[in-house]
Order: sequence, then C-alpha cells, then structure tokens
Amino acid sequence: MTVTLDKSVEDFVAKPRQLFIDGRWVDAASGKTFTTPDPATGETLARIAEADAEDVERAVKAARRAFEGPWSRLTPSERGRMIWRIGDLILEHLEELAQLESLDNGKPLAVARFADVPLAADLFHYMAGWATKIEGNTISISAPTAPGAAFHAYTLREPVGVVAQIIPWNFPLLMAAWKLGPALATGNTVILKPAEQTPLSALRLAELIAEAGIPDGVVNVLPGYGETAGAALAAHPGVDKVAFTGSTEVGKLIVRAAAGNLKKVTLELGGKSPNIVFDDADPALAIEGAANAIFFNHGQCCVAGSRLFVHQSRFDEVVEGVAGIARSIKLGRGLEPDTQMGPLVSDEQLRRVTGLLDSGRDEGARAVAGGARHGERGYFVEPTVLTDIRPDMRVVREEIFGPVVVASPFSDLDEIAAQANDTPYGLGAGIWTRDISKAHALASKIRSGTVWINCYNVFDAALPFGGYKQSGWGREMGHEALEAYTEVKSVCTRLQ
Ligand code: TXE
Repeated sequence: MTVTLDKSVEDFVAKPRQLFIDGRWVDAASGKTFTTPDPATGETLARIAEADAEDVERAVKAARRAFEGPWSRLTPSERGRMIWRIGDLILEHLEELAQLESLDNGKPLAVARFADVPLAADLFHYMAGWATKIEGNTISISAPTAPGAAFHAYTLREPVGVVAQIIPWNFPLLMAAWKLGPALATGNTVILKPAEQTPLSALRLAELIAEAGIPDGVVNVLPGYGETAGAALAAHPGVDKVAFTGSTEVGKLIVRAAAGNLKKVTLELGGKSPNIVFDDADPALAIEGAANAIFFNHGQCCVAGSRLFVHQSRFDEVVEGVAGIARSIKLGRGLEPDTQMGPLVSDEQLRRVTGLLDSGRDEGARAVAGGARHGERGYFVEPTVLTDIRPDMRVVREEIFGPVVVASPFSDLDEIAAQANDTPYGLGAGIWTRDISKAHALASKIRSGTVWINCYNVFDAALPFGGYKQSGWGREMGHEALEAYTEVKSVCTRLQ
C-alpha cells in the first residue's frame, strides 16, 4: 500500500513551478520549462521553469543588491534568528518535505523522514548559532620596517559576497542546507542551482526561507541544467565564490570556468571509499556496517564504502554476511512503507551503473549477490557484491554511485594502507577492529577527509566534511565551513 500524499504535496507537484529571484516567483526569461520524472516509474512528476544565462544575470543582480543593501544592515543576531527559524520551519513541514524528497529522488520515505529532513533542519540550527560568533583577532605586530612606531592591528572576517551554489540530486534538501547554512550565517547572498533531476525540495525550501523573513534577493533558486544555468553561474564575473557538489569531472570544469574572475571555489566531489574489516572486528557489527556503508541511499553517496577490504581469515564470513543482507533488501517505490531501497535517480544513472556492472562481469568479477537491473520499470538496480576483482578493473577504480561494492582480502596493516590509498579519491574510510591502537595507526595513514572507526555514515552539523586529493577542496559543516565563506581583512593603525 502506497502512503497517501499530503494535500500540500499533491498541490505542489500539480502546479508548474517557477524560478525564485529577488523574493518573487517568475518564469524563465526564455519561457522554457523542463520536467522531473518519478524514478520509480519514469513518468513525469512535475514541470519546472528552466533557468538559463539571462535568469542567472537577473539573480546575480538581485543577490548583489541584497548583499550591499538589506542583508548587510541586519545585525548578526537578527540574521541568526532567521536562520534558526528556517530550521524550525523545516521541522514543522517535515512530512511534506520528506514526501517531496521521496517522490523526486526515489529514496524510501522513512529515510527522508529520519535522515534528510531532520539533518537539514539541524544544519540550519547549528549554523544559526555561528552568526553571532564570527570573530577576528587582535595581533601584536613588530613591523621591522617601521622602527620605533607602535601599531594597533586586528583582523576582520567578512562575507565573500555573492555565492553560486550548485548541488546534486542524491540528498537534494540536505545538500541545499549544507550550502546555504554557512553562507547565510556569514552574511553572504546566494544563487542556488538544484540538480535538474531533483529541483522540488529546494523550491519548497525557498518558500520557507521567505517565510522565515530572509530579505528578498538573499537566496535565489534557479532550477535548470548544468551545461546552461550551472555553467553560466560558474563563469559569471559578478559571482565571488562558487560552491559545488557533484562529479569530479564537472568539478574540474567549474575550476576552469571560475578562473575568469578567480572566484573562490570549494568542491565536494566523488569518492571510492575503502571500508576495512580486521580479523578482530565484531563480526555482526562489521557486516551490518559494511552493508550500510554501501547500500545506504542506494549507494548514491559520495562517501559510499564501495571498496570493502576484509582480513583474509574472515573474508568468506564477512562477504557472505554482506551478500546475505544485499539479497534480503526489499526494493520498491520510495512511498511504499516496506521499501528498504528505492530506484536510482534517473535513467542516465541506471545506464551508468548497469554499464559498469557489465564491464565488471566482462573483466572477470563475480557477483555473489545481485549484479543486474531489477525489473523493467523504473530505475532499480539489485544490491550487488562483487568478488574476484583486480585493482585495474573499472569497477574497482571508478565511482559507481549505485548499490555495488567490490570486496577483496588483505593480510597486514601496511599492505592495507597502501591499497586503501590506491585511488585518486580521498573522501571517506571505515575501519572495523577492537584494537584501538591499530585503528588510530591506520586512520593516520589514510588520505581521506573522514575516517569512521566501528561506524560509518555518521554525519553531524558540527563535524567538518570534505575530501583529500580529487575528492575536493575545502570543508563543509562545522566551524571549518565558515572559513570558506569569509575573507580575512587585516586592519593596521599607527598609534605613534
Ligand atoms: O553529476 P554532475 P551527475 C558523481 C557520481 C555520478 C556522477 C554523475 O559518480 O554517477 O557524478 O552524476 C551541475 N557547469 N556524483 O551527472 O553532472 C548539475 O546540473 C556547472 C557525485 O548528476 O556533476 C548538478 O546540479 N554545473 C556526487 C550538479 O552539477 C554543472 C553527487 C551535479 O551534476 C555542469 C552527484 C557544468 N558544466 C554525482 N554540469 C557527490 N559528490 O556527492 C553539470 N552541472
């Protein structure tokens, strides 16, 4: 039995949605629209205005006016209260937002209720507190070139300015929160471009942001395609910073586009994260943890634990345990109450993931669970565990971004550190052992932005998140995120 949709959700998807520019809902200048499909059926879910370069132009102007005008005149405390209110409004509309997210992305409603929406609210609540705590320093200086003079020197932390934020489809609302929270707390204005596959929750969030009292033009939301709206934002000379989450390939395009006016860039990109199970790990915990590491959100997580390394003495037991969980996962429409895994987000992702599964099979990998598309309608893929792999296989080297884990045995600590780091990525890693010294010794050797010990996929608004190597630049969340949204100004006064 499918969950009955809230009337508000039915109404929201029934009406064509517009762009949100300068506090108003407007059609695209071109008049163009696009549709977002229900990934469980492939049928059209909603129609949305399609932003293009001309709309980017309008939004950048609005964001600049708001940055220099009303937004800069608010006190940090007023700003913080509004950001807090966004968090409250998200919680007040939890069910509605969870339904929209499940419909648009395909994820189980229970997951959206339990993870996406509350974590988004928590991020705004956390960042609201920082608005009143942006501080510089006073610095004693010696100024060797001005002997005998005395100075009073201090630093100010100021907002970067107009920020473009380009986000993906795997956690649409939560990615919007990760990006907007720190930008607003530090006094920037924003043009947010949600992914073309999942624009709905960001558009509903824009309504809540307006309701929270955020002035017109501070947050603008432009649904549209990457090659048009996204590229125009990344290249626009009136944008001071671009924050991007998505593929490493597009991350590199963003860097090139941003070079025109040398805008600041932060990137949260792909991963191929190692998850390492030692012989002394609690087997039940490690098996469940390894399954969660790869199957959560259908493997459509940048930190998915997609390379499972198991000590050779426990390899068969752990792999069979994870494969058993894979076989038991109930696939279905996100809105069915007993669904444990929904469809992938799009036909394109379905083709990408099944293409990689085919290449794995052709190169000699063995599927001990799954290995193919599930059904013929919608974008479902079987939870898959691959063994008999070699380091040069595409399934081992490339980010699959689906419910597919590759498993291989290892024998000692030095060997496993080298294997774990044998990837261009460096986003996450998991370590499962009861030996705390071994865990920390390995954690220090792994080149990644997050290491989880005896847990996986634990996120908190206070914990910085981001990548080493080709997984990105900069950190999101935590106090670190504020640095990426501020400039430091040194002010130096001669006293005598
Ligand atoms: O990503 P894109 P796609 C990885 C994952 C996945 C692959 C492709 O491996 O299989 O990327 O997914 C916008 N200028 N991740 O094609 O294209 C686009 O509109 C400016 C990892 O969906 O990178 C969307 O808003 N913007 C990842 C956003 O970039 C552009 C999450 C992401 O889309 C653009 C998603 C351009 N030229 C995919 N082209 C993660 N790190 O979590 C596209 N976009």
